[in-house]
Amino acid sequence: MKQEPRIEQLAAALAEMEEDKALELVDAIVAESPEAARDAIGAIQAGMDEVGRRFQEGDYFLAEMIFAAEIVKQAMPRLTAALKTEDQGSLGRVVLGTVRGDLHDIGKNLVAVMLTAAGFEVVDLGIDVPPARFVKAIQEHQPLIVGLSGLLTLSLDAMKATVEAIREAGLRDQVKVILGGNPVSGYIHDVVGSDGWTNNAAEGVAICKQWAGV
Ligand code: B12
Repeated sequence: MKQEPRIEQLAAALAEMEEDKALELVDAIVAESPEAARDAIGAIQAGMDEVGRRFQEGDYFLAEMIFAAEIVKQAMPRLTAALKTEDQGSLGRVVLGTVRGDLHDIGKNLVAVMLTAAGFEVVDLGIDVPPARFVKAIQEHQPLIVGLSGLLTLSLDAMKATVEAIREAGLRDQVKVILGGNPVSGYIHDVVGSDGWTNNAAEGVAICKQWAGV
């Protein structure tokens, strides 16, 4: 498994905010295969978890979180290109957004790339999306799936409010709702009343493919 050390090196380079090294590693990994590019996404998540841990412990500050996010932003086009496929949109539509009050979008953007690569058409509503915008997007785009991303503890309330708004609009039976993001759990899924949840983009894509009948 000659590639594994590189994956671990990528997570470490991100945690240490070694920009050039991290981007060189992304280039080397994505050049290998689409599977390797998917592994790179796992490494990015692990590296960012470490950044978050250091922030929580007071070793890193907001500036470090911003810088680490900038490195990932630069890696995005490389990952998108590596995962690009021909049959985009054939599995149906997914409306995706980071819920109200939450500005984190790295995980959402990565899952959007992976869903697109898997054959879904993704309608990305962006960040800080209020419940009413999700409702409007469902009416407008008639998606099969709605994906709610959230990284803050507070976002769990916004996820619940979003699912309630979808229900109140009479649209809940028309869509499957999946929750994603680091703090999401089976318990949150039960409280929010979603159809699925994950902390991992690859698993999220597998769930969505199952719902699409693949
Ligand atoms: C980078 C970062 C930031 C960046 C975000 C930049 C950006 N463009 O996203 C900046 C600097 C802006 C930021 C700001 C803040 N942050 Co911040 N941030 C992080 C950090 C370090 C990494 C997040 C990340 O990108 N992870 C990498 C991605 C790949 O992982 P992911 O999001 O979990 O996504 C994966 C899966 O979950 C899944 N997924 C994600 N979404 C979805 C959706 C669907 C539908 C599916 C299927 C799957 C899926 O796929 C992804 C790939 O596998 C986290 C730490 C952490 N462990 O999460 C803290 C963290 C989330 N932030 C935190 C905090 C406190 C803040 C601030 C309040 C700080 C402040 N004092 O201002 C603000 C809040 C701003 C706001 N209102 O949102 C806390 C939250 C604490 C809490 N419990 O609420 C954390 C946990 C850090 C910590 N340990 O204290 N942050």
